[in-house]
Amino acid sequence: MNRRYPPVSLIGAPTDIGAGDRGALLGPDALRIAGLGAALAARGVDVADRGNLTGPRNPWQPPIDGYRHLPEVVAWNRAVMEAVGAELREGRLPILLGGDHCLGIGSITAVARHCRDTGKRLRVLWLDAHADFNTHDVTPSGNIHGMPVACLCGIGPDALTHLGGDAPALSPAQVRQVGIRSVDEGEKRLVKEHGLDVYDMRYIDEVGMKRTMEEALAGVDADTHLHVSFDVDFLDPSIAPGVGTTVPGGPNYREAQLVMEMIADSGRLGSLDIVELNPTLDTRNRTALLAVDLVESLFGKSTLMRD
Ligand code: 6HN
Ligand code: MN
Ligand code: MN
Ligand code: MN
Repeated sequence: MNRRYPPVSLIGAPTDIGAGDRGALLGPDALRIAGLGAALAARGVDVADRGNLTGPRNPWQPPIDGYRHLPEVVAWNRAVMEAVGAELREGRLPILLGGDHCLGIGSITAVARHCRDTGKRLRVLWLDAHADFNTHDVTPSGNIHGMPVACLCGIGPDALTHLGGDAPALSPAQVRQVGIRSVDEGEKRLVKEHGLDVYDMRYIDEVGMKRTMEEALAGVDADTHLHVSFDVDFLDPSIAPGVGTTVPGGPNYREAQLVMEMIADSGRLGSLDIVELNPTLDTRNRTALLAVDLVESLFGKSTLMRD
């Protein structure tokens, strides 16, 4: 038994309801087929697969008032919030297998509520090529997977900002974004206005991933619950092609490993989302296999025994 990690629960949310491409609904099974559960178990982690949540099918409609599929997005996020909340209350570490990134709203709303109930400080690490800070009036697409950080910070439709009752679930000061390299014009203004802490690729190029992660993790202590929201488009598309919204110039394999290893070293990982994986755009499930490899590092696997 691995004493460093609480028991883990895998929660599948097979939907692409907030995305601009179909296929992320296959993410949970692609991760299972890549061996996620077995890899964690091999690290001595007690892991239970809770199976897949259910929710509305994707009607594949154009946006209405700047939102695509808002009622369906709300339904999926409610299911995710309840499932993640239930695992946290049992002292378990939930891993949400998306599904697209709109599901971060439900997942993190549950985590934020859990932190309020237990008096923990919350830090969210948002690993992504995108800031996901759009609103219905600036979004270029209407796709709600481009809006979860804004919704969590209280900017968005009531049904999503108040998913857990009170809003906002998060303050921008609790969020650190790493790997960002695609922010839409109107979104840029909002990111600045709300003072989001963004470690973009330019910054990572200049100071290196080590210092970036030291800064992003600064202040994380024994009273902190660390939530990692891992959008696989964070990774450079040359190593992770299985995602709908690839953006060139992302972290390479070694940089991504270092990110996960440094999070593991913090010892404070409390919950995780793995989102946007789209195996229909992939070959031989290689992006899911890479995600599993990175999750192993997140759960303490390193080349040399350091502990
Ligand atoms: N993701 N900024 C673009 C949009 O449509 O809002 C892309 C968002 C991608 C979201 O990858 O989670
Ligand atoms: Mn906890
Ligand atoms: Mn994202
Ligand atoms: Mn993204």
